[in-house]
Amino acid sequence: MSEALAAFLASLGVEVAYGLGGGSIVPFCHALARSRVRVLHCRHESGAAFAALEESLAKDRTTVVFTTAGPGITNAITGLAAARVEGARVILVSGGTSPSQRERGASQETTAKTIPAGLLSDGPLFHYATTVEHPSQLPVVLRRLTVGARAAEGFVAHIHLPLSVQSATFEAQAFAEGVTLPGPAPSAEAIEAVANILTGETCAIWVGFGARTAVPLVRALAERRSMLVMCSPRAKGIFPEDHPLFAGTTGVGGHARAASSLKAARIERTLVLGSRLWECTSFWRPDLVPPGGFVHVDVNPAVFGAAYPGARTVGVQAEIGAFLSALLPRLPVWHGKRPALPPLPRPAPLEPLGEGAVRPRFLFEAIQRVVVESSDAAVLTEAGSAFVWGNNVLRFQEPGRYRSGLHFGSMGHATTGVVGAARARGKAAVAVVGDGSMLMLGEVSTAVRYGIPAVWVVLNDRRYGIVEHGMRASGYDPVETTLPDTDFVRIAQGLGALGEKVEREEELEAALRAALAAGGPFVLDVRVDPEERPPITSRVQSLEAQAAKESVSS
Ligand SMILES: Cc1ncc(C[n+]2csc(CCOP(=O)(O)OP(=O)(O)O)c2C)c(N)n1
Repeated sequence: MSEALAAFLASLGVEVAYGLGGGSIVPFCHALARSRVRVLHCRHESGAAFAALEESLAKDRTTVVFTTAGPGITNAITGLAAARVEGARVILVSGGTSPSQRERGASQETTAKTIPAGLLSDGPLFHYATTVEHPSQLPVVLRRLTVGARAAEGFVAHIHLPLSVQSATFEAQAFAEGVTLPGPAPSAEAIEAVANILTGETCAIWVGFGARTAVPLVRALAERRSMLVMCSPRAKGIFPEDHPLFAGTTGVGGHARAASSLKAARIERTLVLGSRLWECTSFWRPDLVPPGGFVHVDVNPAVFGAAYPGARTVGVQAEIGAFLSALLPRLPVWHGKRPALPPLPRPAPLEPLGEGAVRPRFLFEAIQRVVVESSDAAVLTEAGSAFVWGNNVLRFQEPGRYRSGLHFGSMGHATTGVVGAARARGKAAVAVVGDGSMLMLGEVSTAVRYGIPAVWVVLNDRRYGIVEHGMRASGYDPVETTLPDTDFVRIAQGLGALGEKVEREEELEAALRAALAAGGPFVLDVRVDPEERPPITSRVQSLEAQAAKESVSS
């Protein structure tokens, strides 16, 4: 059984499995290590899941997470929930209790009666979950995995294997070949209707992460019709941020110019390509809804009208590439004039101060120069001040360079996901994370074990900075937000990684270059100024509006 499943996973294109072993998963682990799949042992199951999700998105392929029974599965939940929200393809294979030992107090007993509901069945966490009780189930399970792993929206599955099944004999059968699954294609009527709207009205484009497979087509559409383009934070780089038609990033840390340009250019309708328009992308701001509303294109029709139930919405269920390929030939080139956009404000670069802590904006400007513009490393920003600054200050000209898991928004995502991002690319990836996140979850030791060139840039402000700033901005006194002064260089060195402390702005660029050139794990402990508030006004307003609504309705 274990050998058959491992061989199948390899044939599905799985190259790597991240996880943590234990008694209940030994036969499968053993089989996996003898297959073509590379097995990486991590320090926490959620770290493994975050690494797997980043590997999956970096390479657009399915990755595996393996865990032991009981706590192995519950530990993995946060990373797997993030994988689902991010649209990654991740298959969890976990060990479980053999039938003869159930309900007898087996160690880490794992059945529907002993672990929280939803971990062994399809639902909000898993698109597909099953317990394999007998080898004869395998063909249908493999078929479900084959089909699921091709879903345009991502796929998170759980194959739960009681120990007795892992070592059972499986008579090889033909399975899981010959499934063809084209993504949803738009109808000719839908293309006709959208072509009429785009030629008859002044429209803008709002690009989301779902458009990442159609980068040249998005650009071709914008240039053909001279359309303004905004992007969600996760879509940064899908349309070049220095392009004259780029109006700005929306959502967390986004640019005020996005909304003001819609108004200045008298946009009548916005074409939304592969974005769910969730809070962290839109803050549900009314000034991002043009008078004619949206044409919304997505593989998932449930998103149409969901974030903005009051906005006029024409929904087109389609994969973005298929939609744009069909639409473009129907659109004549626009020869008219659009009202000129004011230039995207770029504050003059800060000069280094000779003394005092590093200003966060200065840090992100240095990351822009050294990491974004002078290397090809990917950048991941963590929940906290990091993703607010990153979305605001960093500018990307190509896709695949920026990751920010802001919708699920889990601390620890970038801190551990960077290991998968760096491994998948085979070169440096940089996680910009708070000291609180770095203390929550860490896979530095995993990167050391496998020589993975992950770089951590720690915004060391000795506090849960964004919580403190947010509470102050909403009129509360911060509650226990400070953290003890932590020396991340010594921690890194203790774990076997390289590390460097940056206390002055003038030391920063050289330290970043050294981290990128290290060729292995490197922790940069940057002493940042805790007083500089990240650009969080929209998030604070959104939280206040939600609190106000709840108290009115209760
Ligand atoms: C798992 C999880 N727990 C709690 C939160 C709420 N939260 C978001 S940011 C944050 C503080 C982050 O502090 P730190 O990592 O030090 O980053 P800073 O804002 O100081 O740069 C907290 C508690 C979260 N997003 N995820």
